[in-house]
Amino acid sequence: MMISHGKYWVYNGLMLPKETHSAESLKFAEELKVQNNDIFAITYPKSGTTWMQEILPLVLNGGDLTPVQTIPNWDRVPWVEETRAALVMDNLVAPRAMVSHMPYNLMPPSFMSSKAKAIYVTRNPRDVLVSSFHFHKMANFLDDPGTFDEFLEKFLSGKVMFGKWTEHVKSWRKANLRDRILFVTYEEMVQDLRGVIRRFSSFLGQDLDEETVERVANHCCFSNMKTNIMSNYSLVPQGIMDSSKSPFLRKGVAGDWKNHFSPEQEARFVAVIQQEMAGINITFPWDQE
Ligand code: PPS
Repeated sequence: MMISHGKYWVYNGLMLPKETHSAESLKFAEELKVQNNDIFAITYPKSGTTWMQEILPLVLNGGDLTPVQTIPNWDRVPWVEETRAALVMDNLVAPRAMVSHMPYNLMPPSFMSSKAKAIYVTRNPRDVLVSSFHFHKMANFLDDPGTFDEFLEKFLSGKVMFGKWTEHVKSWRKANLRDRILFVTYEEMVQDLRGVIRRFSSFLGQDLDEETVERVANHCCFSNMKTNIMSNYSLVPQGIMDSSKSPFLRKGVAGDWKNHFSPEQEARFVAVIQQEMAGINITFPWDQE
């Protein structure tokens, strides 16, 4: 069930940008026949999606840079729920790598019964908020974020694309996918990309030698991705994404929230997140700071 709401569709209670989603694309996702060897990178928006679209093909193909140098990220590792998926799905070679921003309950039903694997990337929600705030300024297909304070309240109440961060994280933690899912944080990727690439390769049954791990990590560093036109969104017309307002690959660090939050905003933010995450037994790297 879809309702039109300005620049968004409201689909099962979730706000999705009209620019990239349609009734047809959501039907396509619902009807997708997930293969047992499919791999999904799952993210709440601004948590490391583009990074995963760069890393996954390289881990799966032994470090061959051809796809990341010749295919735009959105066609290389498509979002299952977006309009491009139907156009490029047949071009994907097995094992297929896809991304999704969907909470667990809105994944293609055949994902649930398959043996397909998922990598769930979680990022400090404070940095997700900051990244999203800047993204809303440059992406003309999203609502203007207003002031940082206003956007913080919108984010906490879930009146942003893909809803509440806490609901998203909880839906995937509760899914009980056992050895079909690997949880990783953006912060671990920033701190030790080589170690994370090794974890991905063993989770996905890929045997990468150290030289390949090194090549993949070097290629996927922030500065290289920022200059890769197949990954830095410079192919998107300025009327849709205006990188003069804020580049898509903006800072690529952990902790930029400290430059944006007042102590009061941080206290309010943490109180709401902690309350909504109560009972979920996870300690994130940022909880220990
Ligand atoms: S989206 O719109 O949901 O697809 O955005 P997403 O790709 O999930 O998140 C964008 C943020 O990820 C950062 N990014 C990286 N950080 C470090 N290293 C690498 N290689 C990298 N690639 C993408 C990107 O810069 C955005 O974060 P901010 O904090 O805005 O810089």
